[in-house]
Amino acid sequence: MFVDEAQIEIIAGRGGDGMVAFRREKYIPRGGPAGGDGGKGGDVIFVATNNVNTLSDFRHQKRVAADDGRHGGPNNMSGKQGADTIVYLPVGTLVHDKRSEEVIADLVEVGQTIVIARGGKGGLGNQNFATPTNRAPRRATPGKLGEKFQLRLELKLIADIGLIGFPSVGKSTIIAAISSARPKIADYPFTTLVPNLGVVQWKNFREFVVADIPGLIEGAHEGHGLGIQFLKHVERTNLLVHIIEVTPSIEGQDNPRDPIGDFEVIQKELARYNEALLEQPQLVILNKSDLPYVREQAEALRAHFQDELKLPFLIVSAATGENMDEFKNMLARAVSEGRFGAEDSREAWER
Ligand SMILES: Nc1nc2c(ncn2[C@@H]2O[C@H](COP(=O)(O)OP(=O)(O)OP(=O)(O)O)[C@@H](O)[C@H]2O)c(=O)[nH]1
Ligand SMILES: [Mg+2]
Repeated sequence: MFVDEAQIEIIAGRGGDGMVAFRREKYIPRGGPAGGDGGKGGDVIFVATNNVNTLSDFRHQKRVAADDGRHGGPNNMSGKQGADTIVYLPVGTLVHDKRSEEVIADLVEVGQTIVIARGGKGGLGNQNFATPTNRAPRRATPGKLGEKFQLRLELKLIADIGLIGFPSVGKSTIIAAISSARPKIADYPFTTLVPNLGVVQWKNFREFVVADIPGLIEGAHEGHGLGIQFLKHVERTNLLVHIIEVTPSIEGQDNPRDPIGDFEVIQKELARYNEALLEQPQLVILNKSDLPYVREQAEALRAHFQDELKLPFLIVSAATGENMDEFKNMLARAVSEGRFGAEDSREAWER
């Protein structure tokens, strides 16, 4: 199950108390103070990993705690430190303070580690308080409480490229054709219910990640279809690939979908989600070029998108593979420009 929002409470361990004790050994009368210090409480530590790609663990687990430190013992024995608790979170997780909504951490790289809540210090045993005038202090200090936070976790997948479009335009077929992803593909709308990620390896380019986002429809920002909730996963891409299709006019059915109208509807939904999404570079893909009624309209659509709107435009068929190599070249170039800047990005990008 794909979950991209969660709320949790995290509590680091409390420090152990310092002890009041005195040395009691045969033949040593009036032994000095010998109360040990308390151990430090365990920390709660977040580590980013690629081994999980959802926050579903936190649907049931609402609280994460680390162990308390042990109390100090006699004979100057320090209490044991409380064990840390390590929480593995998917790369792309943003950690917010629940109340202020401040971003506390942004886990963008595998292995990135942050101590999110520190365990409390252990208290001091009476061994620390002996002075020349008070050689038998009866004073020790308690351990400190561990830090405690209410957090909101938000997963924004980290993909280089986002595939968007109406349902059934072939987004999943395309990601399956170019990457390692194997999503479900079918001829009914909303086959894809949650985003899929696929890794693309192409020529001597470094690999990059493509996200297939569930289909959007008019009114998605009001919750129609699956809504616009998944658009957060394309906020951080280098390129939005907007896939369009031509649907056949069937007799008696007077409203075949219009690819230009579809494109505009989706641009509006993107803007309703976040105007900044429209600033990302876009590539328009006309899919299903193997079908005759798509071919018929292809050049008119090219004139509209490429010549009028000045958008890069490519006609492909995910089914037959037509133009898929050129498509991958365009993606790779966009990723390299996004990562390294337009100038000479190719050199930096190639191994
Ligand atoms: N003829 C032809 N059919 C295609 C092509 N690409 C996809 N299809 C078909 O179009 C239908 C929808 O494909 P999907 O890949 O599931 O579409 P989607 O955009 O992921 O759809 P949702 O997940 O519902 O948003 C399936 O029946 C595919 O086999 C193509 O290039 N040519
Ligand atoms: Mg799909």
